[in-house]
Amino acid sequence: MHDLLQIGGITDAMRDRLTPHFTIHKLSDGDYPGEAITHIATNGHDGVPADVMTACPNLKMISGYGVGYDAVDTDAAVERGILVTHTPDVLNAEVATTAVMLMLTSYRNFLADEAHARSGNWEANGNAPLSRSADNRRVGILGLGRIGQAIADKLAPFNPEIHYHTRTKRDVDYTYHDTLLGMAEAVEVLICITPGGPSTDKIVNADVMAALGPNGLLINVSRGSVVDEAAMVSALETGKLGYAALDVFEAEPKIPDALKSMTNVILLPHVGSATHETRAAMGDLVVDNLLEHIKTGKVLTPVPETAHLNT
Ligand code: NAP
Ligand code: 8YV
Repeated sequence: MHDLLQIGGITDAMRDRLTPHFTIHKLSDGDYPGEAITHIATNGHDGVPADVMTACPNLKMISGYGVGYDAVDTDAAVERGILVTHTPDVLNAEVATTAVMLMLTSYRNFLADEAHARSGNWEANGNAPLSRSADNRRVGILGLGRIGQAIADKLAPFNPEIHYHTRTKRDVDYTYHDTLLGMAEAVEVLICITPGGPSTDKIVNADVMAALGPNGLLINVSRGSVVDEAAMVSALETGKLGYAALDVFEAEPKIPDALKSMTNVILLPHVGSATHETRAAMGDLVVDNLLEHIKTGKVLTPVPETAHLNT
């Protein structure tokens, strides 16, 4: 048996697969045998606090639930020779669906229309106002990685003109922009799907939002840190930015009150991957990585920063 520290929740299915091999200690119980811990199971929100990494000198591997791992200090992990894993690919389609639905719902104004129907306003006051078509839009994807590509693929039936910004140009037929501002000037929808962390911190700033403009739509399914939230609130309030559709926020689960009263925004509680099917696949991969590690010393899906330790 190996000693595993559980940070955050795990599903029953994950626990059933883990218990034959691991004694599970929960961080939330307060007391855990730091010296004995060799493995950690955590998630994209809780990561691994620095004091926990220090308290577990024999830690060998951290298995993360989620593709984003900005909450784990990979430099500290590498220094200690700790492998870190995440759950890429299994959630691409789901998060892409979320981004596409946010775009469609925003253009077609379906939340207001649904309220119009449900409230009896249709009967009392007549038809709902016309909305805007989601077809034939100029869409900029910030981060054309696994999920960004899935978003582009899923948008195809709506005949968008796809633009993208990444640090490295890709061999694709879409229009590349070497600056985010340049892309924002060229598109009417900006979909953020980069990792969080220092290199993307608040890169969607006031200038980028002003470039999107009064008819522009900002969609964020990446991390709250990617967008300057205070600047976004101000841009939406003053009409410099037209619309926002957000799955992620700077200080989750807190959402700025100002956003909650706006009718030109859609707010979701970080549910990009949150279906039974996709979360089960993510949970399976978390466990597969842990079981592979105790069996072979290697893992299936290391984060790039620790891939060199996977030998
Ligand atoms: P990925 O395959 O690694 O793609 C990341 C993309 O972002 C790459 O195209 C990368 O290109 C680009 N990028 C990275 N840093 C950048 C920077 N500073 N400026 C511009 N572009 C940059 O990752 P993925 O699997 O698609 O996942 C992306 C992110 O989505 C995750 O890290 C997570 O934060 C978020 N996510 C959110 C949810 C949700 O529930 N809302 C669910 C899953 C994932 P270059 O390296 O060439 O710049
Ligand atoms: C999850 C995510 O909500 O994969 C990610 O990066 O943001 C989402 O899929 C989260 O990571 C679960 O902890």
